[in-house]
Amino acid sequence: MPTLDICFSPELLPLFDLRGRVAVVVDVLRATSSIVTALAQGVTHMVPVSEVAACQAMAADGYLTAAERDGRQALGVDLGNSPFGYLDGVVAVRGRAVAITTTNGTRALHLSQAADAVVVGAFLNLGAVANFLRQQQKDVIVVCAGWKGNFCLEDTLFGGALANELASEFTTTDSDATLAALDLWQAARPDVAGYLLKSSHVRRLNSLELHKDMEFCVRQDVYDVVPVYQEGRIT
Ligand code: 3SL
Repeated sequence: MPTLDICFSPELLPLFDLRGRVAVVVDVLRATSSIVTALAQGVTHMVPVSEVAACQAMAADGYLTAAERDGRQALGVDLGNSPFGYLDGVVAVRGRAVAITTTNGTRALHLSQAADAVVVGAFLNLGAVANFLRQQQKDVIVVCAGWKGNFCLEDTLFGGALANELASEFTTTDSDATLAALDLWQAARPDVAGYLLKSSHVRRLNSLELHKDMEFCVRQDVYDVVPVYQEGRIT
């Protein structure tokens, strides 16, 4: 049976051999939730880049630009990092390509590239990701984007929810990380939004008046898309 392991922070990735595994990169708040929403709304592809300046420069090639630092939209770009940016109609996104940079999520994507496949996970597409992994039949590593190298609750909860979903088809008992995430998921699942109120990132988002983003990002199975990151593009 393939195994499912969880890497709690990109800083821990050097401890894992990604070859032979599918990496599920998750930044529930909010990068991967926004990417899933963007592709579900008809964005053709996204290019994750490291720096805001590199993102801004891609406007010259016809890209929409999305950039966030410390939770706020960067200056001189079309979109921030809210999934509502792809839903509210203020910027027409259907049929467009988007260059994106965020504090943690795009970094986690870049650092996961050694995996056999890199997919973008969020609660919004949890079931679709689980189905994709069932089809692949390969070992899985959930890469939590965390916050500036630190552990964070929301990405770990996603890892626990995915492990719970796949528990009868994947080995989820070999790693303490997965066991811990499963326990956290059992504690949080009756009220994920309520559970996350104590988390550092929700407190950060609330201070920016972005509570509605968190409520949206913890919804499960809203979208059926499984974005794949390959050769520099998310499609
Ligand atoms: O760190 C990131 O990649 C972002 O998702 C953080 S925020 O939710 O936009 O603040």
